[in-house]
Amino acid sequence: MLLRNVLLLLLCLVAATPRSWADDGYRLWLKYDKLPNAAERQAYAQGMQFVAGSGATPVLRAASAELQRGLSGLLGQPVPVVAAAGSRTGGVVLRVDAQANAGGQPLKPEGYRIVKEKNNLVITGRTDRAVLYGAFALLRQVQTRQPLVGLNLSSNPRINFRLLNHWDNPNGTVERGYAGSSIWQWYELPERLDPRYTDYARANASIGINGVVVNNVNASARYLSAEYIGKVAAVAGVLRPYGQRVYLSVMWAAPKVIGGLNTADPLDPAVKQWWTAKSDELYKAIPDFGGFLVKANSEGEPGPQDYGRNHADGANMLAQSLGRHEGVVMWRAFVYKANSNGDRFKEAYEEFQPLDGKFDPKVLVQVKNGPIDFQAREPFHPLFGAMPRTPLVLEVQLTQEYLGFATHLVYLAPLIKECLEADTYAKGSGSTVAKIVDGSLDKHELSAIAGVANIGSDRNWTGHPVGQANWYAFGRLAWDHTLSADVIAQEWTKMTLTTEPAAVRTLVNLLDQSRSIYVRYTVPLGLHHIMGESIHYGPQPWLAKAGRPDWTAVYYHKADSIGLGFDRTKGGSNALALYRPEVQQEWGNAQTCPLSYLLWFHHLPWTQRLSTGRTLWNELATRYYTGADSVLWMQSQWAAAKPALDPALYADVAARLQTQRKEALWWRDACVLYFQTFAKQPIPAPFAPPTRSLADVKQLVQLYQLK
Ligand code: GCW
Repeated sequence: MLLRNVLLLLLCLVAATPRSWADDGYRLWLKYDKLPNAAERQAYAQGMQFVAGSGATPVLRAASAELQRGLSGLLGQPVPVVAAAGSRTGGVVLRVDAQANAGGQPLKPEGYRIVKEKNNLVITGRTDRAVLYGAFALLRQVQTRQPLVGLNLSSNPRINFRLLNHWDNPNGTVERGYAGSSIWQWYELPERLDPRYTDYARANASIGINGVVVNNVNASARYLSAEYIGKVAAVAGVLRPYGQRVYLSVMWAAPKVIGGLNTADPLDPAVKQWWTAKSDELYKAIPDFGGFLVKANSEGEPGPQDYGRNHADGANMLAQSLGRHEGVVMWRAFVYKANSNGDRFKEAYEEFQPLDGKFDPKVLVQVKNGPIDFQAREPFHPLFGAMPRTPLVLEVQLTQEYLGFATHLVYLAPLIKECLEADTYAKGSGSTVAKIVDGSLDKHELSAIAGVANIGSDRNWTGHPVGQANWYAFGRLAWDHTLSADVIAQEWTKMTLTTEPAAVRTLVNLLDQSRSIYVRYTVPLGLHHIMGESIHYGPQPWLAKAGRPDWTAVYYHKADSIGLGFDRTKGGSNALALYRPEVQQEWGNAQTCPLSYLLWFHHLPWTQRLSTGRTLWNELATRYYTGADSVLWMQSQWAAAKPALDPALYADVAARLQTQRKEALWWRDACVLYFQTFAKQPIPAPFAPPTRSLADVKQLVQLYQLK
């Protein structure tokens, strides 16, 4: 009897406790939690009582399963599947239609349309992949609580190949990865397929990513062995129903390393034959294999130059090895010659621009965001606009190598947009990087964009919970680069964090500001490459000796008793000459150069008066101080949204923001104290000088460099 009572009591207690659990972030933006408002749920449910036509292809089945999962979660009721929608009841219909169009215009193969037809909500497109994207678009509509009444939504991707580049190594480490190890369990493949692969594929599909380079550009030859091709094929099998192809980074010397040849010379017939046979083998195992990504003659990687050939010789041979297969070659332009005494800014341009027009039609040249290397702010790469006969891929870095790893909250959409919207003036005003990348400016059929993935084995995928927003934003911008960073932040916030309107406003504003705040306390006014040596963490502006001069900080900031900044005008390295006259004119004049790029192009006296009314020194110090203090503002904004946030998630980000504040102060103190040794001027009012010495802060941040 007693036992029964105790059990009953326990049961009552359990029932009375509201169902709550910590949100571990695994579900990303595909949470599908029940919408909070019953009337709203009812309204949505009326429009979509059934998901009909579960589909004949694996892709359509995936779309249908996702809709059922998503809608039943969001609406808090099962969504039964029926063979056909009744004329009275209606339903969601998935329809592949070779004639599908929107507003009289045929849709692109991956473009979708969602439209109300009688009682049905029809998701249509010319391919099953289009319908898959439409399904996710419909879910997004509900997740972000947009009305479905009168819905007539259509969208085409602007860029064909929307790729994540994993820098994942065969041993499970991730180069520049801050979210645990690789998600790929190569030792378990192909026998065991980690369920995580499917969730990864769902997440990618939901934002339109259609290709995945699974391995690091510093590539191991392993992936081209029969053994590993089998593993890669198993991954391809998981990604395929979600519209994604796999690609491989290749090691140029593979014919030697695993092929038994004594050369990797692209003009050697045996080498060509080896690659042709390898391509055939790959396509046999993976019929929709996407192609190759190549880092050659860069940072010690082998390449065609080892045999006196150039990048086009290498890329073209590889492209031709693909023969009748559909794949492409993406050849990276991230090169800088060893021991250069010039300006690293110019090197990729000098090697690649003369090759314009010499590449095989299956080759795309992949150009990083920024002539140096993914800095928190770089001017657009001068190759954009200078290679009209070559399709150029834009490579952006989602993993925060130079943006505070997984401890700094930095929403990257504003950075990516800044690059995409930059005007190259290649064909007059309006010749933006975006139009070059999407192929519209130079009428290229092939177009691609790549994001260096920021995900890993951490339960929440990205380490910093807000890193998820960067994965999300990359996919959305790859699909449609005209979307604003703000709109994307709203979508992500509502789908991932909360739909409470005031909290959404606060959080979106926080995201929108975060990148310019990061720039302010790390590399204001166009400073660049002054971070810690090799691991690239924290400030190290005093770094004067490294493996190469262009790996130091002093090479880039050139602080001296006169002033600060890299003179890239005619009087200096003249890297500005790589840009069109309109750009040169604006950036080449310190009066008209935007302050954000000032020290990228000018070496200015400490006493120089800037458009803000302050001298260079005072402006620099002001930015470091206000930037670091803006992190306090970020903390307050995060705190303001607390009631609308999951408690575990709240605590996670709140703690990371504390680290961010601490490290913003490192940056501030390290940089103002170090540059002060040259400027020899006081910290301007109203700011108080740092309480620690340069030696103190040096010692502290140098700790992080120790092995
Ligand atoms: O910036 C450098 C990184 C390397 C990276 C390289 C590249 C994959 O520090 O880790 O290697 O860029 O993009 O090839």
